[in-house]
Amino acid sequence: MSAAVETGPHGTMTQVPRLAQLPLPAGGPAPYFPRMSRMPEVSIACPGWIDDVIDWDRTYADDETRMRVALTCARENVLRDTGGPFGAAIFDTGGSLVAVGVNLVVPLRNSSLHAEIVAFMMAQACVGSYTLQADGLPAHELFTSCEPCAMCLGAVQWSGVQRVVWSALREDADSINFDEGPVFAASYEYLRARGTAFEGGVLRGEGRAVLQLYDERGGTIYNA
Ligand code: AZG
Ligand code: ZN
Repeated sequence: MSAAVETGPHGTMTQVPRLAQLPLPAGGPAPYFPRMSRMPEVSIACPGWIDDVIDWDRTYADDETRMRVALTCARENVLRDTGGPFGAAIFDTGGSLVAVGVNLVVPLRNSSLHAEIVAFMMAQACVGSYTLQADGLPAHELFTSCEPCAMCLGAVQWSGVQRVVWSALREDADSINFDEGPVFAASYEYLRARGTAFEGGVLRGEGRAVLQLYDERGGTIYNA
């Protein structure tokens, strides 16, 4: 299915509608409420260079090919100064790329915008469901350039992904002073018992190199 092109507030934007087949919640897209509070509306968008470096239409057959998407997002995010040294991608088990995320904490001034969280948000928007395990959907997998932190591992449970694969290890993030928070062996056991599979260290050298690149460029370690 081809990508639709829409004119949005920032000009012409390419949308990725391939999996947006589920009905939107009653009320349709935002604004959901007849009256909005004084709180700001928070909107999240990924930088436009993503569409220049990612091939949305091919099939990603194996773990290393899928991981290279997450690593490309992480590396380009550093090189283009659009956020922290982390990238993530969500595939369905047939190897279609559903969504990507990059770390946007500093540019969007939002501590929750780790690459994995952005990828979950984007994937759920693409499929039109708050869970990637909704009826009628294939299984989904998260590939991330670095082992998930405590927040992102928690989000895995409710995202609906059934497998998580990472490149750099927690200790690689620690080595440039990122604090990844309280993740315990028991955290993984809990999620495994509920059906999530985990695999770490795929192309670890490349994930670690992105972290080192960020460090060498003097990138902000915002959660040290
Ligand atoms: C982080 N760790 C991961 N895995 N991803 C991010 O976006 C992060 N930000 N800070 N630590
Ligand atoms: Zn995280």
